[in-house]
Amino acid sequence: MIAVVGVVVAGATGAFFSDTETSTGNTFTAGAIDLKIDNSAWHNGLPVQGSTWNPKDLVLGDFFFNLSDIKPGDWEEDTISLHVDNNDAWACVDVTLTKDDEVSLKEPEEDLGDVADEVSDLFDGELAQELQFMWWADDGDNVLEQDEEVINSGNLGWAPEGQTVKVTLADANDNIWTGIGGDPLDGEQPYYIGKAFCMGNLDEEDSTYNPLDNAGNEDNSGPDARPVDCDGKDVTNWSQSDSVMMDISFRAEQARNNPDFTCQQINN
Ligand SMILES: [Ca+2]
Ligand SMILES: [Ca+2]
Ligand SMILES: [Ca+2]
Ligand SMILES: [Ca+2]
Repeated sequence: MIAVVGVVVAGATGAFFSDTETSTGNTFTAGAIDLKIDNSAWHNGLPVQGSTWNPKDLVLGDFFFNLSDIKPGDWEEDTISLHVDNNDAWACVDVTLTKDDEVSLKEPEEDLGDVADEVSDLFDGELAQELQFMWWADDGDNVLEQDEEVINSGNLGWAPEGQTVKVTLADANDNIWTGIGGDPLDGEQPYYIGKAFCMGNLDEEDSTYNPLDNAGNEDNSGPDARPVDCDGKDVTNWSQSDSVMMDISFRAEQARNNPDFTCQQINN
């Protein structure tokens, strides 16, 4: 009986319309928020190889600034770029001044009334007061232009001793590049932050720093000539041999399904 049925089926091969649609290997793979940072640094107009690298994960010993013999009138231009690896993300930077130390007392310091280094006090120096910083949302040409937002400028008074200052790059409230709150970094493109410092006077109001026009392509537009006119003549001997150290951390966080994220909300 069974054998007979089998013969009937075989004889009918191809006699019916058929179709098959198969979906094999259905998979869920988690996306990644993998922040990579590059840096390009120029000190007094000359490239700083040790602080210049292609996009990567930062490791111990990667310094945006690592200068051991700065003097009044010295300046640096330094541009960071952030890459968030194809996924839209919020971004923040945390800055912590970890040292403003006397280190040693030189005779010219002593002549002004400065006192010997207290080893247990990491904030008994005077160099931080002489360093003027400027940070801006750059378009990648390492030059401050009139349409680019200055995130921060002035000396390190905005970073109180040992206290971490959380700066918003892009979160629910702001985006330094587009000016639009709730606009995350586009995972498809890099974002740039220009930084400059001057040991001396880098004051917006007395025009020692001059944003270029929006074209930004004048002869003196490169990081070897710009962005600051640094005036060191008012720096005194108080800061000789003193040392400043700071930690700079960048954070990226998933933007999708996380619309209310702000850089200030995370405790660290
Ligand atoms: Ca000290
Ligand atoms: Ca620019
Ligand atoms: Ca000193
Ligand atoms: Ca000193």
